This record gives sequence, C-alpha cells and structure tokens, in this order.
Amino acid sequence: MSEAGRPLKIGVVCYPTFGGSGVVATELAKGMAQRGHEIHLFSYAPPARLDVFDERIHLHEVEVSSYPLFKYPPYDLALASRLAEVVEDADIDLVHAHYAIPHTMAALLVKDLLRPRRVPVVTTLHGTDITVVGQDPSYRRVTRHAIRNSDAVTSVSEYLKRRTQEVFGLDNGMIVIPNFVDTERFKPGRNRSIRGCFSRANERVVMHVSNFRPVKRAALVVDAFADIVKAMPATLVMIGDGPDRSACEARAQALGLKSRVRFLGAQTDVEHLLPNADVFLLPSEHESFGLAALEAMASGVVPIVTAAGGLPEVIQDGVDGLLVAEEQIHTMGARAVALLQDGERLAAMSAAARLAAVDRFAREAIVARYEAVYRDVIQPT
Ligand code: GMT
Repeated sequence: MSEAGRPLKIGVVCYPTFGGSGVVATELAKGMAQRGHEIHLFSYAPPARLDVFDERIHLHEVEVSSYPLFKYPPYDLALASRLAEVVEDADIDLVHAHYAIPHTMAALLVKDLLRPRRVPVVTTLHGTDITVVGQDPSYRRVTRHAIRNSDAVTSVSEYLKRRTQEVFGLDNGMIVIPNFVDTERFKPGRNRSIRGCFSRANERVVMHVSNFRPVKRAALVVDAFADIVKAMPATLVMIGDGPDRSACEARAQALGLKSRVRFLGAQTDVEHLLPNADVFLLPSEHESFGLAALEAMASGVVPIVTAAGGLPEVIQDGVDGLLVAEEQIHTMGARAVALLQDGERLAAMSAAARLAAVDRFAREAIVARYEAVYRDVIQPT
C-alpha cells in the first residue's frame, strides 16, 4: 500500500503494442497496483506486457462498432464512451493518457461529458506523438490542444520537453519523469541453450530490438554488423516486427549475411533473450528516451546508440554504453568491433550499464514520482 494517502482509482489509456509507450503504461499500471491502487486499463486489445494476473488491474477492451457510413470507425469516440461509463461506475479519480493522440483527446471529451464532475487528466508524452505525429499538419492543432488542456503533462526526457516547447511554443510546466525498467525482470544471466541457438562458442552476439519503424533505421544495424563480422565470428539477432523488417532481410541477403542474421519477429519474453547478447545496437534517427536500450543495460548488455534525442540522458558515453555522433553513424560497426575485442572493457561497461539501470532507472522510485503527480492533480482547485 502506498504510504502517503488513500489508494487511488486510476484510469490508464494506452496502445497495446510492443511500442515503448504501451510498455511504459503497462509497467506503470503494474507498479501502481503493487502500491495498492486500483487500475482500469483501456486499450483496443490486451497490452502485450500485461502478462501477470493482478486483481487490482481491470482491463477494458474498447470495441468499435462498425456501420456502413463509417469508412473510418471512430475509435476515439468509442474509447471516450467506455471511459466515461467506467469513470462514473468505478468512481475513478483521474485518467492517465499515454500518447496524446487520440488518448488525451478522448480523455478531454470525458471531462466534458461528465461535467460538473471533475475528471483530472494526466498526459504522458512519449516521443513520436510529438516528433512525428504531432508535427503532421493534420494532427498538430489537436496535439497542442491536448497538451494545453491536460491537468498535468509529463515527458519522458528533457529532450522531449524541449522539443515539445519548440514545436508547440508551450511552456505549461511539463514535468520530466524518465522511463524505468523492472530490474528483477531484466537482469544479467546468460542462458546456455538460448545463446547456443544463436551462436557457436566464441562467437559474439549482437542484438537489436525495435518496432522496425523508419525512425529506428534498422537497416543500419545490418550494415554495422557487416563490419563486425569482417573482424570476428558473430551473429546478429533482430527482435521485433514492423514496416522495415523486409528491407533489413533484403539487406542481409544482399550483403551475403543471411545465415548470420536471425529475425525473430515480435517476442513476448525479451528479458530472456537480451542477456544473451554482447552488445545492443540502436542507430535511431532520434529517440525521445530509448527504453529498449535501457532494458539492454539492465540485462548487462552494452548499448551502442546514436547520440541523439534523449539517449544521452540515459547513456554515459564510454562508461555504460557508447554514443555515436550522427555524422559518424557509419562508424557504429567499427566502434562495436573495438569494444568487442577488448574483453576487459566490455565486462566493465556491462557491469556499469547494469548499475546505471538499477541506480537511476529502477521502477519503484519512478512510479512514486508519477503517484506524486496523481495526488497533485486530484486536489480540488
Ligand atoms: O517508436 C517507438 O519505439 C514507439 C514509441 C511509442 O510511443 O510507443 O516509443 C517512444 O516512447 C518510448 C517510451 O517512452 C521511448 O522509449 C522511445 O524512445 C520513443 N520512441 C521514439 O522517440 C522514436
């Protein structure tokens, strides 16, 4: 049970996919439930990370009815309707929307629907809701409206806060709360049979986990791996699925690396796979935080990433990972080779990565920061 104050009833709206915002929302819901709060989770499918039963977490799957007139069935309206029903029936204290579009807009509609009842809305900005979707002219105004009308807005990095201020010209007291990792779930510990599936003895294992969207530039991972494999025997394990996966497969084939690159698709138990890697590559064009890199660090795997977006807030270059400047992104493979050839340095950085995850990004302390935001917004104004 949470120490400060009564247990809260919290509505959480998120995407159910493996994308970072859905993972953070679900892990936060689990953390809040462990602190004694009642959680009502709204999504169009069961969230991928909702993999343990907790009697304090109630899942509400939002169904959208179709009608011949609806070329585009209105998910946001169905979500608002369902939210309004449950907010009333379960007497929910606040709604936490992860990703501004359309989740915050649906929550703001609930505010209107249930007036004069107060429905405080907390929005967490995750990244692409600002850097990609929010800048699309068709969504820009509503994204701005969503941010301006939330009772509290949190951002997962200082970088994302700055970008939001630049893009929308807003400074409405955004609170930076970094992402976190369950350091019991993601921890070092190789599994001989899993590692054996990936590689033979003395072969290095390079890993990448993402949703293969263009922003991840996953094909650059294959290019970097081509440099690694010229210097030492190695296997590349690509986890996840998305629009650029086929291009990566084609690239591996074109470079003659097909037998050395494994595409595993989306996996539910990444925590069992990650610790079997030696390094983790993330050459994203930008990344508001880089949760996948943090999960690698917690697993004792050294991340080698672009020095872009919020990644420098997560990784200390040369200490617990490597930051590669954008203009030198083609050297990512060479940087990995130098590290993989220096066993002592690799081991020291792997230990430092785990330590950083535990010291700076462990779940409990960060969940408590969200709870403070919740307690603040439920105060009558
Ligand atoms: O692009 C993704 O990885 C998915 C996206 C999302 O919102 O689902 O991820 C964003 O949110 C994550 C959780 O806060 C961050 O760790 C990712 O850095 C961020 N992605 C980008 O900024 C590209």
